[in-house]
Amino acid sequence: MVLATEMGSSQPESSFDLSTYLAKRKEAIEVALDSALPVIYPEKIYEAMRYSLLAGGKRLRPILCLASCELAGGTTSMAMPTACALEMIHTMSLIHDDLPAMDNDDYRRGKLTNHKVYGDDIAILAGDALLTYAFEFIATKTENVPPQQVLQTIAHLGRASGAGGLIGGQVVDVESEGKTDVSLETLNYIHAHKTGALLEACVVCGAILASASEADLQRLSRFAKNIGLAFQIIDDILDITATQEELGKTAGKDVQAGKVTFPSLWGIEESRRQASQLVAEAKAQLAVFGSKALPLLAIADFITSRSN
Ligand code: GRG
Repeated sequence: MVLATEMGSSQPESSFDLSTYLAKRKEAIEVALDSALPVIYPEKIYEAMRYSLLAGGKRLRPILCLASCELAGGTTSMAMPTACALEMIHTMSLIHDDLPAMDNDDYRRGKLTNHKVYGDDIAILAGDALLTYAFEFIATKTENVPPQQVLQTIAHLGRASGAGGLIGGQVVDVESEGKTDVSLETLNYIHAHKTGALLEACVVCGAILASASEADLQRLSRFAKNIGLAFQIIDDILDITATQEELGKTAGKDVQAGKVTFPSLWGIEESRRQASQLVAEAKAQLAVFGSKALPLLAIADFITSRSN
């Protein structure tokens, strides 16, 4: 897939080979994740952690982190430990989300869910272990980054994963299930926290590691919040339009669970329009970075065109 990306009036339209970029980044991330988590005693927990961490997935979060670090003048090696940690936290949230007490799903990333293979007890512990290891991994493996930046990264990620982020969004989601009168404001809260906070942290943490200015962090944060919401709108649409094979998880879960979603409020066409509008607004935030923003701009377009 070669995307033509408009960079603003002062620069020519450039083409960027996103498919090759994503494939190369994914390959490097798979290698880094594999070596991040060796199996030691007690083997069962490490095997359960690796089962879900190495089960595939688009690796969008670590790719965003590496791209943002490079945009801000850093290198991929400076951001790789944080990129891996972001995937560990994302994977933890999937394992816990699939548990019988939450969404109760049997398939994820085209494979049986963690609890279906290892049991609820080990699946809960595998999620906990991935969450704590993520922070240990950033603190002990990050190199060539000033300690203040590492600390700021850990603090930002802690906030994004906690009650003010991922967990808060999930709590309101759980409380809203089965209700027919969920407002747009509540739906926005759920997704800005449950999905958006971690995506925002990917982009912002990458730039923090490269010692980006406060103004650039704000621009990147606004970019990421918009693509985070667009990502979730597309996720809601795909739950209706895509097959289990395409998604690698059960399709049609939202309707089945009686969830209020963006398409249930707006319909599919208007949801797509809203997602495109959010992506356009996100891309406008990056005009100031010129051609350095090409990867992030292309990823933003990919979010609305994806099929899984
Ligand atoms: C214990 C800290 C803690 C959190 C748990 C369960 C939970 C709280 C939150 C749920 C978060 C969640 C599952 C959000 C959905 C995010 C989402 C759209 C996931 C799908 O992401 P993709 O499409 O998946 O990037 P792949 O498989 O490609 O990585």
